[in-house]
Amino acid sequence: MGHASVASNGLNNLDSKIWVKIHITITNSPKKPYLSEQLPGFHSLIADCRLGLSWSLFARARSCFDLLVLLDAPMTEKMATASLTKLVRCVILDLDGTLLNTDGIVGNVLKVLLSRYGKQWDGREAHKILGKTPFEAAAAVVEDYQLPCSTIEFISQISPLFSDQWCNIKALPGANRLLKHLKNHGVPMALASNSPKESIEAKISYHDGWKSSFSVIIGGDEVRTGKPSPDMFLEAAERLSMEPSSCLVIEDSLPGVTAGKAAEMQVVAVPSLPKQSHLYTAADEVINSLLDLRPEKWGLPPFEDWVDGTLPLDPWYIGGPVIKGFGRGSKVLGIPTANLSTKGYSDLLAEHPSGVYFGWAGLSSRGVFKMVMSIGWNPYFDNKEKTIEPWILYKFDEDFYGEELRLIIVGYIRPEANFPSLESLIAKIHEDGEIAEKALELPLYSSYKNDPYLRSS
Ligand code: ADP
Ligand code: RBF
Ligand code: MG
Repeated sequence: MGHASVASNGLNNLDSKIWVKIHITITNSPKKPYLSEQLPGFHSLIADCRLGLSWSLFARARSCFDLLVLLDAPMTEKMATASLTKLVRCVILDLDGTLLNTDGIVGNVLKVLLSRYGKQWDGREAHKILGKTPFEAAAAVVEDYQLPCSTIEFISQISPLFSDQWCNIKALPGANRLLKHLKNHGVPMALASNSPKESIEAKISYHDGWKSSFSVIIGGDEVRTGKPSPDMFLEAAERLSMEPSSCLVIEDSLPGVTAGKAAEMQVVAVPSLPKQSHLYTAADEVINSLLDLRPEKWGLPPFEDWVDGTLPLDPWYIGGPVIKGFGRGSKVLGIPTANLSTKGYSDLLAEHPSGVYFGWAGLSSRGVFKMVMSIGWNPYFDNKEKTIEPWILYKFDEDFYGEELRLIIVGYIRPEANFPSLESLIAKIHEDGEIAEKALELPLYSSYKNDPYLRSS
């Protein structure tokens, strides 16, 4: 193995979360000095150099940065491990908004209850109750809507409405996959939620195999103070017989992230409300959905279900006439996207994380084609609405606005991202196209090509 020398101009920033510029020279390829602007870049660099280090080592290094700087000696894997790592050994998960799609249910229940008081629930207030204890959430609603009742009365009215809905709460995309994966690899898991233990047990009882996945389940009623206090996570670590530093917390809410960091644990945030990731600077990593979790970054076994850069999904079906989009697909990017109306698909859109997907496209009079698409807010353009943008991987001589387009989405490629330049966005979309083009030849995906849904218009 080679030498690595690491220099930094940001040594005094140990406590702040700003990116530190690092200059790394790997001496076994001396002509190639690397400059890493961002830590993830450093990760890929290390991976490229086959030094056997992973991102998780580096995530640790953020809190003991000085060690890295001292690494001016032959960097053997052993030494790097000894100096930099204390990888996680268990996972503590939040429930509502992280594993379960509780948000829709909360909205529906509040709508019903507020209407009894002649008030209308405004979904935009959702962030005010996210991650709070039931009492705090109820108090916030009573105050915001100036309801003529006490918080306790409000809770007694709302509790039965919630219990009636628990059977309808769906698992979030990637939740079942994650639990199965960690369970199969014997990674201990705890569930730590601000809800009372009884509600947690009731909610998870509708999901096969969940209860037995957790060695520990802690409710808000079992500790003195709920999140953002670290109590619950510290108690979970204790019951798992783990050091806090060996725990990875997965959380969707800000109070949860605060609690995890206060417990001195590694925290991955999966914000459940869109366009909020900038608020989660305290987290060690922010991901868009559980589909994007890379357990190996934290020293846990990697998922084994990715196939040639794609993640197979239970297929979903969407169709309608092609509508006008923002008019920039072909003009600005040279990549036309045959937009579909999102009307009638609000549930489906809410259910699926934004990101880049692929599958098959059927056009009524033209046939069936490979397709790659983005769903979301197009961070580069910062759209106000979540749009569906399918790029059909075929060169047509004309537009086909108004024609019926049927899509079967069979797999996932990556989260939507922002890019430093238009060129880099375009290059990435072409790369997505190549990945989709190739993957759709696999029997796993190609079988859907003959699905009658694509031709039934
Ligand atoms: P808009 O913003 O209106 O969607 P675009 O510049 O994205 O405009 O172009 C999309 C239109 O181009 C589609 O609605 C369709 O009529 C046409 N088109 C031509 N070739 C393709 C293709 N390969 N994939 C998607 N749309 C295409
Ligand atoms: N827009 C983004 O801002 N970020 C992305 O990561 C992104 N990925 C895309 C991937 C594919 C396969 C396609 C077809 C489009 C993607 N776009 C992305 C959307 C692009 O910005 C959009 O098609 C244009 O804005 C046209 O409206
Ligand atoms: Mg378009």
